[in-house]
Amino acid sequence: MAYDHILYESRGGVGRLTLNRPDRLNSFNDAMHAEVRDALAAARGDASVRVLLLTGAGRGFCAGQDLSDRAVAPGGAAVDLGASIDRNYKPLVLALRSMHVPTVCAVNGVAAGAGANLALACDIVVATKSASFIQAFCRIGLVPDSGGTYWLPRLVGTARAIGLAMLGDKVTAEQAAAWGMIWQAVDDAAFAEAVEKLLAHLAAAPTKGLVAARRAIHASASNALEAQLDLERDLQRELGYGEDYREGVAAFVEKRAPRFTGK
Ligand code: T3D
Repeated sequence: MAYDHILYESRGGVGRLTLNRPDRLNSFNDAMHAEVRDALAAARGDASVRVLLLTGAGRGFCAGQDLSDRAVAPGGAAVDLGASIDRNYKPLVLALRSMHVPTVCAVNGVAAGAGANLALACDIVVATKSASFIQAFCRIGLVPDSGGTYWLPRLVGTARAIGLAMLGDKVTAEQAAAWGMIWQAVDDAAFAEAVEKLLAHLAAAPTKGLVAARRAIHASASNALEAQLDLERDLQRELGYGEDYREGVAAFVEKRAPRFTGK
């Protein structure tokens, strides 16, 4: 399907979704949300997709909600932002968090508002050193959404989460990596190659096991130790019946590279 606000292609085992409204720093309007939903569904239905890439076109990654998309003025009619979250942002975060394959966010430039937090919804976040993360919500009287109040305290701790939410300071990619907010900050000149290398690695990996690891790690936030040990047992049992486990062990014993299929 041809899209107007995003690019999507499946190539080399990678579903590649690029937010593509560069003149608006790839901020979201309803049409772009609909296209992203469609592309994620296409990725889910495509057995050749072993990893999902989310990135942005142009100099920014995503500036969150398109603030020019609706009429908001002092004294004007009220807008139901809760409806916008229910319709668009909440389903998007949940879709990213439950993708059947690992998700990589390549943050190619500024990530602000919901754009910052959608990046954090992905499994592995790699950013160019010139990129930055801004919880811009406080500048317009809003609360960090798209999971911001969920990810930030878990990733960077309560003090930094509240500082970011209340002050809206720009966090550079290097700072974000140093704080544990993202996986890695990469020199701009090496960024494209580093992202491709990461994607190739994941596309050839035992992805069913990786997704199970994501599930267990996220469950640990609310599980007691015994429940977590039970979850690990259940996942291990399921994976032990899988093809990738047999292939991984056989490859080790035969001293050859494994050929994983994600099954
Ligand atoms: O539905 C709901 O509303 C609820 C959900 C809300 C979720 C949210 O995301 S709320 C937060 C919305 N986002 C923001 O508040 C961020 C707004 N943008 C900025 O603060 C700055 O643009 C940046 C810090 C991200 C980048 O600054 P800079 O100086 O690098 O670029 P710029 O010049 O501000 O922006 C470049 C262009 O993109 C500019 O257009 P122009 O002047 O060249 O025609 C600017 O207006 C446009 N742009 C940037 N962000 C947005 C945007 N246009 C519409 N909406 C945006 N969010």
